[in-house]
Amino acid sequence: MPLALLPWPVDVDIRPGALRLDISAPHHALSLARYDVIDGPPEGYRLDIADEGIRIQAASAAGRFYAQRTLLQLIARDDEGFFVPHVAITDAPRFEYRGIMLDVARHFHSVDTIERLVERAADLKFNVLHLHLTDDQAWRLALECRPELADRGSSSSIGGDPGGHFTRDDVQRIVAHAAAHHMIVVPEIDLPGHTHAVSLSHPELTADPVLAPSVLEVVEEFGGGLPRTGEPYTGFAVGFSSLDARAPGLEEVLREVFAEVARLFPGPYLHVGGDEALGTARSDYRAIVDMAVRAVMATGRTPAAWHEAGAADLPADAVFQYWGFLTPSTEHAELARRALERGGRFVLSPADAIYLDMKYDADTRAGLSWANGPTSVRRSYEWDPAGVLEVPEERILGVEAALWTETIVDEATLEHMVFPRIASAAEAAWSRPLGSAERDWESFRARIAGLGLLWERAGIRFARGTEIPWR
Ligand code: TNX
Repeated sequence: MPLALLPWPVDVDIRPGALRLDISAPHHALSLARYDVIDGPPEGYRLDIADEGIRIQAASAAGRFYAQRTLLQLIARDDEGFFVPHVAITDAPRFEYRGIMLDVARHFHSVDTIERLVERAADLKFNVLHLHLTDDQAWRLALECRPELADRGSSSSIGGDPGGHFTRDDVQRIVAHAAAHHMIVVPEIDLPGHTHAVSLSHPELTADPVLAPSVLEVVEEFGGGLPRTGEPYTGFAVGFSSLDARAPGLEEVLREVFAEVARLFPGPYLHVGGDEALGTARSDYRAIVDMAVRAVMATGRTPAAWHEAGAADLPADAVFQYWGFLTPSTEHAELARRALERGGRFVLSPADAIYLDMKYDADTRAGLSWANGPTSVRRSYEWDPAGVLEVPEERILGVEAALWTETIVDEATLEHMVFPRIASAAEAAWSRPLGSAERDWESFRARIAGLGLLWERAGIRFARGTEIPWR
């Protein structure tokens, strides 16, 4: 049985024996360790446990933090108290961007919920929280430059559920809590589609979309038709709204909005969305995404976008988030190829593997299943970031699991959909390629079962499916 370490470290040398710990709670072990600063990769560390004690060596505070996460996973308990096995671990992440996305637009989720998600994701060595702040259903960010966007655009959620938005203070709390857990926050303002909520306060900025009959069918099926002008949208169809490329004030609004978003969120990336703009003419799509990208560049930050933005004019250091399937369709492969040609770097969020809103199986009570049917834990695990697109590994910035919240109405449902599959993304982002060391399904199943004990103690309501031999 492998140690219940997750994500699995680069090198684990298990030695005979164990160190008994004279502590009354697991986290007290952190104060027993001896800490040293060494040269090495920015987030890497060494953890040595022997009879002499616990020694942690790292080049940075983040490396130290990750060594501590590993140490906490090693703590076991018997009748005599807590102990840890003798080990020598050398570790560093495969990818620098290890993200989890939460959609707070379709259903609003509180700062408390987000703080807990941050803590639990950081335990698995994630370092990015991506907040999908705006969509057709709502604009969830209060801005001083345009207070009406949130005032008029955040009163509800899908199905008429309660709405809400984040104030300046809320954002500061989230950003600070993330930073304390070595996570950056990537805010997303989604455009030019997914913008019905903008029309509630700024009808002059949005256009009547030109919709293909196939899109209209989906709108009927998933939301009882198009929203009425001036009313919030409470269905969950996508692709029916658009900003208006010719609206005289659009560029200025985007400039002010991204300038303020940049002041609120100190991280290096600002996400401009760009997905599923099915009601926007191609040339308008490029014009609007280009405006947003100029607005982001004016702040000195790096633009990020969904991979469809490969069709627009993004700078060479832009980040493209790929949400197609593990086996890309011709169209998605082509868009990704264009993004690659522009010099972009990729964050992989293959929808049929790590979209956490997909059902586990037909019986899962929440969730969707458009991404190749339900996503078992096994499917979420058995893929490799380098095997999805034809992209050299150095152009892969990282991996991000995404939780869209059309059907995620509360924190219990959120936990059910996120755990355990978030661990699959954690290992894809941090550990060696699929097939090396313990990076295989049988090892993962066993380790996840061990971790389940920690999750249970932490009160996480994870999905106890039959694929994992839960203890
Ligand atoms: C696709 S893939 C979306 C979202 C939905 C999600 C539901 C992508 C970038 N956008 O708008 O919420 O599917 O699974």
